Amino acid sequence: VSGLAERVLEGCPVSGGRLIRWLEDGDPRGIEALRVVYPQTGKSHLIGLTGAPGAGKSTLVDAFIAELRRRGHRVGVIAVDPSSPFSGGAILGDRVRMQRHATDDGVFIRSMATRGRMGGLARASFEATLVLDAMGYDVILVETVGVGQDEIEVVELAHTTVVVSVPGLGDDIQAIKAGILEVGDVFVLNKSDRPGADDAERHLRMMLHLRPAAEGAWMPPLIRTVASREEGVAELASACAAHRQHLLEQGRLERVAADRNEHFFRELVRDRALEEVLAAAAASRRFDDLLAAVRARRIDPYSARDALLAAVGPHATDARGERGAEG
Ligand SMILES: Nc1nc2c(ncn2[C@@H]2O[C@H](COP(=O)(O)OP(=O)(O)OP(=O)(O)O)[C@@H](O)[C@H]2O)c(=O)[nH]1
Ligand SMILES: [Mg+2]
Repeated sequence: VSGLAERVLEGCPVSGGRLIRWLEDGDPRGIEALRVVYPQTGKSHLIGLTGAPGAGKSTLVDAFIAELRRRGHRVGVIAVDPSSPFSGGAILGDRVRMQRHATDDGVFIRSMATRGRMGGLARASFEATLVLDAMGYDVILVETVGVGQDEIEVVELAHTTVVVSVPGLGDDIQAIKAGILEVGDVFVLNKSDRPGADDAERHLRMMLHLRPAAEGAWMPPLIRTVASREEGVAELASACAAHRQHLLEQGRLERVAADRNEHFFRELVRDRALEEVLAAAAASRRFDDLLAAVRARRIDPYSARDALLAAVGPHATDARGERGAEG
């Protein structure tokens, strides 16, 4: 494990890939190695890109990588696919679209999907960002499809969040619904070669003006791109760099990073507490009794929960759980 950790710190892609795999699989060696490399992390600029399925995120990331390489940065990419196991399609799309960087040793691309693991994708992605950070990538791009809770959680792991919209499809409405407008630091209108781009831009600008803005706050720019022709991508790279610079100057980068650490810590505690309570519950006869009672409506589920936690939860006083509300 310590040999692997060392090679990860040297930037070895094979070792980095193996470590991420261990973490995904819940292999205890993963956490062990992560502990070793952890002190060396915290240096990368983490940029999350999110947006509706098919908005052109992978195409944009591909062009973004090229731009960042021109600027001399080493780039790590994590493409997150919350919709799996149903679609291998998005991941395949990522591979194809970012293919040209596969032989560049300044670029590391990893696709991830949930495997129904507790803590799920957000946690696996967070761990993967730590690995890429330890490997010494200056910028880490995290692509997530804009659906559901996973996406919002993935937003928590970035310093800079890029929200990708496209003309038509009422995507801007979706964005508002998901509350994504509030968390975006940089807005991209991709596919701006498509009809309706001007309308979409006007609409987005209006929505952005409605955001409450504190004194000296960052004003999120809106950038038009045509990812498939690499247009607007230099502006996107500059906007992300400017956002990081803004955070630095305001002394806020540390706070964003600290928030990220706090968020992850809370997740870990919650996951572990849940696992332990559920394991204790599963091992207890009380659980089966209560379950039978709940199914038969002999007890309401709230009282059953309280009785179960009194018996097996962190505040259980005695293993027999006589405090039960049943009956
Ligand atoms: N016209 C036009 N097409 C684009 C543009 N950017 C991407 N596309 C096309 O849009 C399609 C989807 O692109 P992807 O990059 O796979 O989109 P995505 O958001 O990563 O998709 P998912 O990861 O599946 O959600 C592809 O056929 C791209 O070639 C653009 O700026 N203009
Ligand atoms: Mg994609």
